[in-house]
Amino acid sequence: MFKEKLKTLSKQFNIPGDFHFAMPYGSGHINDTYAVDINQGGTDIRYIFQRINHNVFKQPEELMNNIMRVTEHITRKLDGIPDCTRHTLTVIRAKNGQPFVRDAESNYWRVYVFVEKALSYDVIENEQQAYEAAHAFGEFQKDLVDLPAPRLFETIPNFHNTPWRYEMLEQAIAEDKAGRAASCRKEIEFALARKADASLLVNLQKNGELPERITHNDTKLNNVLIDNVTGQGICVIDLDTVMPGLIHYDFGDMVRTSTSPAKEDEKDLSKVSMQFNMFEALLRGYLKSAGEFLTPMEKHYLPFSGKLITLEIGVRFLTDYLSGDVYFKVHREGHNLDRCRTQFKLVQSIEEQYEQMMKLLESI
Ligand code: ADP
Ligand code: GN1
Ligand code: MG
Repeated sequence: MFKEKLKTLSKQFNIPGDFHFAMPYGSGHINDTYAVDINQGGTDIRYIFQRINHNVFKQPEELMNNIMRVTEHITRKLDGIPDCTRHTLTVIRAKNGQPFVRDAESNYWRVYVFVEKALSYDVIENEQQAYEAAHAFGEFQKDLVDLPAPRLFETIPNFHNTPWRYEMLEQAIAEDKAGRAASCRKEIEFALARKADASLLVNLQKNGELPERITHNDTKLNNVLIDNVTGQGICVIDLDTVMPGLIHYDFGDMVRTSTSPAKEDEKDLSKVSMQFNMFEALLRGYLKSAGEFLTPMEKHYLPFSGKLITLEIGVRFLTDYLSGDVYFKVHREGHNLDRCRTQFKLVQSIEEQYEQMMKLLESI
């Protein structure tokens, strides 16, 4: 079924050659992603085809406009560098000139150059990966410091507004739409006990103590491609949430996804922990590329951001579990609750090592 669909779509984009093969690809929670082979000049060239989740992203055209501005800006900076289409996403336009195609069911589809000989990882394997991922995300922020006005469109309002995420949780608890609140009392209690932490960064921003920047906002480990040969973090992907934000949203999500040796949905919580050596590698990699433009205040809150963003995503998984799994893709019963539990276990592990994390930051 999807093959016919992708074949038809492929003819609407500016891609020469003949459709050959397609398969679902990656492990993202939001969009539908396919690797598509198109025969060109006698050899198969791969492309990434994606259906944008318009339940999550309500204004796909504005979103694609952000992505075009961001990727074209980075492409200009890469001018002259070999293999520049391996270092940024490259959007393939439709034959009508638009950066997307709308199908008969009102879905929005887009196509990217497939970055070959590089992979994304769901679970961190070694310190080099942590260093490289953080370095690449830091470089990405640095590349966008001089993006010309206007301000980027907010593709999801309040995306990292943690106090608002708590409001949504409290509403979901009160409504208990899926009748699941009784099955997650401990998790609800864990979240509510940490509510006071939620507003710290947004308040510092309101008081002018932390600057708004252009951030990625979804810097999980599998949103950066690592070169199969050199091990370098070569390309930041999944740009749907690139918009104004605090740098902490990015560093925090790196801590969340690149320090624990366990999968995000691991059921055995004894496997979940914040590994200090990975935190150190993240901090060093990130400061190497982003260190020069960060203010002392921004640096000071890097360890805290790891705790906050892990807590925030845990709160979002819990909210979705209580609401009946309406946002994140789920593949089994209780999936969102399992994900929430790993996040909260990780929060606890960060809390236990918080003092050493601060000491390390001061020493760097
Ligand atoms: P989602 O928003 O659902 O997470 P992503 O944009 O992150 O979707 O894509 C899902 C996965 O597809 C990524 O984790 C990565 O493995 C792969 N991927 C995405 N874009 C590319 C690309 N241009 N080249 C190679 N792999 C890609
Ligand atoms: C989603 O799209 P993906 O899978 O890279 C989510 C992130 C969450 C993450 C949790 C747009 O990221 O915010 O942190 O899942 N993206 C969106 O794994 O909500
Ligand atoms: Mg992704």
